[in-house]
Amino acid sequence: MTQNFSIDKSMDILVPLAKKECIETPWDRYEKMQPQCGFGELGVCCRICWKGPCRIDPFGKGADRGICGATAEVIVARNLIRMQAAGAASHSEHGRHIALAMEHLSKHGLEAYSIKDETKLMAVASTLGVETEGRSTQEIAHDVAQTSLNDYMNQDNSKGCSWFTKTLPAKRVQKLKELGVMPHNIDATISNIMARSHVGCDSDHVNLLLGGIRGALADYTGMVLATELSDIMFGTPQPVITKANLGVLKENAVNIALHGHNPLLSEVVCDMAIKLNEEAIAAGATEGINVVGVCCTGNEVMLRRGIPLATNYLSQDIAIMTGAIDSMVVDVQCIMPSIASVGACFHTEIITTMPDNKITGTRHIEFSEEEALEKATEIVRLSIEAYKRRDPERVNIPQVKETAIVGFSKEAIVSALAAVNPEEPLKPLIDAIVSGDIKGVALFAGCNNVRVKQDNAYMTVVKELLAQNVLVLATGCGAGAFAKNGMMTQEASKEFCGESLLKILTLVGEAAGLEGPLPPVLHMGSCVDNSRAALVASALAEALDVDLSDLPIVASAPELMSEKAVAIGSWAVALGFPTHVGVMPQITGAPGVVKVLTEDAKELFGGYFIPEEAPVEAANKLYQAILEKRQRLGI
Ligand code: XCC
Repeated sequence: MTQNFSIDKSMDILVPLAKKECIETPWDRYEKMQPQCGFGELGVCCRICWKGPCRIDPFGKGADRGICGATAEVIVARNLIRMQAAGAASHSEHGRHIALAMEHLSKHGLEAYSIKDETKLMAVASTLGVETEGRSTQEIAHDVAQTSLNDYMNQDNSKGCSWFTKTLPAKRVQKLKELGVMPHNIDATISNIMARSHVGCDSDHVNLLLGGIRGALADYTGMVLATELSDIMFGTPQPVITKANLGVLKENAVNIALHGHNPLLSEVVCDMAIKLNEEAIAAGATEGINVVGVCCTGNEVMLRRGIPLATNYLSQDIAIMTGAIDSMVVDVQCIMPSIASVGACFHTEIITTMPDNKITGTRHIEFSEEEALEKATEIVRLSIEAYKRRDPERVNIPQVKETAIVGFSKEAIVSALAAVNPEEPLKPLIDAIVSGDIKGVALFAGCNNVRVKQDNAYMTVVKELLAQNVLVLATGCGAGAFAKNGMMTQEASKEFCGESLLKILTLVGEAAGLEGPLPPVLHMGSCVDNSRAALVASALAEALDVDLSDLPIVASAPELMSEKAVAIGSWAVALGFPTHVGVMPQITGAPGVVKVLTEDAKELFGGYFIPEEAPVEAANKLYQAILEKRQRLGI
């Protein structure tokens, strides 16, 4: 019955159960929403002032302008760049939170935290130009945090953000500077978008869209600093073998699901879960405490600790239907408020933790870095209490789980390649791309969206590209989809990769001691970790002395839905990557905007959007884009 909604086998068990118990699923709510507003779908509805709402008649018979005179192009562009601003704000708030925690740690110390990866700290300090000679770890960490925070404070707009100018190839930075889209200050860039899209301001759709691109590049800046500082504080991911899908829940354990994005709290909950394991056993949970992940907090702890991933975005509330989740601990972003009502039907404690992310009807335990240990202890103990209230009759854990080899940070990829060529680690990859053994690289990112069958587009597009010998990287809920559906195993490489790709994955995997190929999809982490892929691409571009846009690299977000995904897709385009979106963006009511993003962008940036809802067709278009880049490079 769920075959129209999802290819996740767990859903075949839990969705009918939800029906039986009259618990609403996202798909029920989607159905009730039909028909969805056509003006909204086209992006031509304007609500930014109280003369409105205004809407443009797409058939050309009614209003062709808003009351203020704004055209469809202006309305659509304003709506779009506000999405980019919200996406950039989300990632950058996350980055700010980590940078502030690191600054605090370096100045005053924080009981729950330390600098776990000093090597990475040194590498980051050298990238940012922070002096290391004869200085303590604390002093260096302090200056790295300060330099990061300065990317939110710099007022000189001729000077780009440090994380932007120092992590991207000089050629690309120069190009983006010349186009007037280099961010100098993350906060100011986001604020500028809100200001220029206020009623009666920027009314030129091309100018608006360029403002949005600058916002998207501020999004990149916030993401890269969030990722890199998290690695310093919590460790840089290395390959680890774990499991994914709801079968990772354990009947005889206290199951704590960590959900959201920010590792600051979840890392400490993982530590406390180990410490308090005996308390769970004493409470009757013979297997102790079992921490699992959901969405990107799940990806963070999966990559760094091998914590199994329970599920991705679209099935987060349905996961509670297993009756085996004792607490769902959430921080920020992508948390459906519906978890409150589903949680209320079970014994599950839904715990919000961030002051600016509360959900009515749930318990709030406010997290702070200073009190992290106490708060995490409270959370774990509440979970144990909830376990005692669990009704065994209502436990229904789908026995669905797949092995997943994850943890492919840039450093992990480089060290795997170094096993083949220690002097020039990138050379085996470059040689394979030049020879055509690897045709190109595709980064899969983004969410689930109820408008398309859950995980299906990811799986379809990826299989097509793997067969064409395209190397695949993945992040976010896309990576979750691949992990749940068995695309992170060595067997999957043998089953789905083209011959020459399999040869390279095997060469690297065996040299790295995996006794077989690397998995066909390399899990790079959470949404903010898309920056890892940009860093790999930058390293390749620099090694070849070309611009990012010259490389045969594409991006794909087959099931995107969030504003963050819009921002990520937009910086991927600005960096020069043809970028597929598998859900029709809300811009089609403005042909001029569509043209800028799908055609003119190619001239400006080298990257452009490829909207395509049919997965096989999308894979073809991505492959053609790769071939076109190869041809231009003369390889
Ligand atoms: Fe959210 Fe990162 Fe999308 Fe998943 S992928 S639904 S943004 S959790 Ni970024």
